[in-house]
Amino acid sequence: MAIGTVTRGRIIKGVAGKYSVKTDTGEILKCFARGKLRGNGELYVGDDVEVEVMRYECVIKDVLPRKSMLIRPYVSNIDGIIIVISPIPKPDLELVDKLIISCIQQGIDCVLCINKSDTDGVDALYEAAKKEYGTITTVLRVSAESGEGINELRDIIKGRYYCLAGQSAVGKSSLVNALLGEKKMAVGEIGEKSGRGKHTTRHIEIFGTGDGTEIADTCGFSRFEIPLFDPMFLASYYIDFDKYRDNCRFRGCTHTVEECCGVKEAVELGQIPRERYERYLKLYEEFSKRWEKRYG
Ligand SMILES: Nc1nc2c(ncn2[C@@H]2O[C@H](COP(=O)(O)OP(=O)(O)O)[C@@H](O)[C@H]2O)c(=O)[nH]1
Ligand SMILES: [Mg+2]
Ligand SMILES: [Zn+2]
Repeated sequence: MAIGTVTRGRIIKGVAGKYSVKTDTGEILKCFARGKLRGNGELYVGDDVEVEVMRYECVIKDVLPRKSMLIRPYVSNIDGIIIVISPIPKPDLELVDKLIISCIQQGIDCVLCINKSDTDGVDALYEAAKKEYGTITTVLRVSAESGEGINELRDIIKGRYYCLAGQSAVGKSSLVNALLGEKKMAVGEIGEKSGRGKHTTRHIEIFGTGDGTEIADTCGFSRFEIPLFDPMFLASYYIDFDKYRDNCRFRGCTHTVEECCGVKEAVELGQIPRERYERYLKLYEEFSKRWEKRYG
């Protein structure tokens, strides 16, 4: 491109202040950030940016408005999250709950993948996950190893931009490779003693599948936090509670200490899984404590 040309593209990779920006025509430009955009917390993988072609390099001049934003790790403009759990390591459903809340907050989609379907223990986990999340989102049995469910997953994310999220060692990088049909991401080993994975994925990078789908691997969101808000609104992100809310006596019922609560009745009747409700209570507690201390 000629010097002085101004063009637009999406940041697909950022390492140590150097960015790769993919233009609409598919060209990859090596870029630096300029002035106010330099430094931490100004540019994220997924950002749509305006770039000026200079003599020796390209310079990112501006960021276009973001349609969605997740923090730690930072990804912007995703259309959805592929949430991954597997029989080993032991599933962290609190993390799954939080990721789903984020999706609803950001107005983006999610799909829950039960990976390692080629291994023992997957049937029980799949059934449990369907019970807990089946009314909220699609729950898929997949295997990066055998290829089960990979085509179904491809269909769900087709033409859109998704990032992978989930604990370390559940197989996120392996799934990216399976979706791409190519080994782009390094796959980690599970520590023999801890049963937990090591972080092999340090930076975020977006890969295209060639048919318009884009996927970003991440190091997992294992310390993922939802930005704080008033806990009285927490239940509104539990869309599986919605049906039972009409039976609550009090308007604005938080389904915690109130009497005559439709959600609590549904838990007693087995219509809402007790574990899901108990994790809600725990998160409500956490949010209440943080909310009380929000002014320091
Ligand atoms: N049996 C089996 N192992 C898998 C599967 N997917 C990933 N793994 C293994 O799980 C470990 C962690 O995989 P990795 O993709 O690095 O997980 P990440 O930390 O979530 O990115 C590696 O040893 C993989 O070979 C699968 O579908 N089946
Ligand atoms: Mg990984
Ligand atoms: Zn209630």
